[in-house]
Amino acid sequence: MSLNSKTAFVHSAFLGLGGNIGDPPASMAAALRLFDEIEGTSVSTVSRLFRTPPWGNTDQDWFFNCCALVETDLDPRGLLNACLDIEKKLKRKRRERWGPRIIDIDVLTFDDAVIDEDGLVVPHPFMHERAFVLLPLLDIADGLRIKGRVISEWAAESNSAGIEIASDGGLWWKR
Ligand code: PH2
Ligand code: MG
Ligand code: MG
Repeated sequence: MSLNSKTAFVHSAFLGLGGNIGDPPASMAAALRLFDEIEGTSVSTVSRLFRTPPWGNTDQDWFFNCCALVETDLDPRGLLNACLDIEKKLKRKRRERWGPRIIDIDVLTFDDAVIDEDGLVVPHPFMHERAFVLLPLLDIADGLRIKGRVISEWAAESNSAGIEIASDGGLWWKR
């Protein structure tokens, strides 16, 4: 990226990634590398990988989940479209809500923005009550406030039963 592209990396967004079909850690690693390859977008921190029991429809395989901080010059809609593009590249087929998936990439936060548009609700409407989002997020966003409370408070109230740590650190997605 050129040094005089003034708008570069002006926004910070936390993403939540998950999957439970095929090789989810490999798909999530590929997704993060694809974000990093977007001009004007860089992946700055990634949480550890977590193995998590399925939430919602419990009759499916366990998930892997992680969270990532990206710096980007995209706007929120542009970042959402990048998430959907990358899901598509990794061959995600959209089927039932909360059902099995190769990869799911959600925009959790975008700066301090509060957005409620078609397909784009930020902060993510359920992030504060899902341990599979909150525990990875705590790795990289300690002190982040959502809906008036720090995420550690939300995490303490969430049901983290069964969740396991599945990587040593946050570099598992690098080649
Ligand atoms: N995603 C869902 C539904 N249920 N459960 C876990 N453990 N992890 C997820 O990422 C997940 C889920 C829909 O996005
Ligand atoms: Mg999701
Ligand atoms: Mg999604």
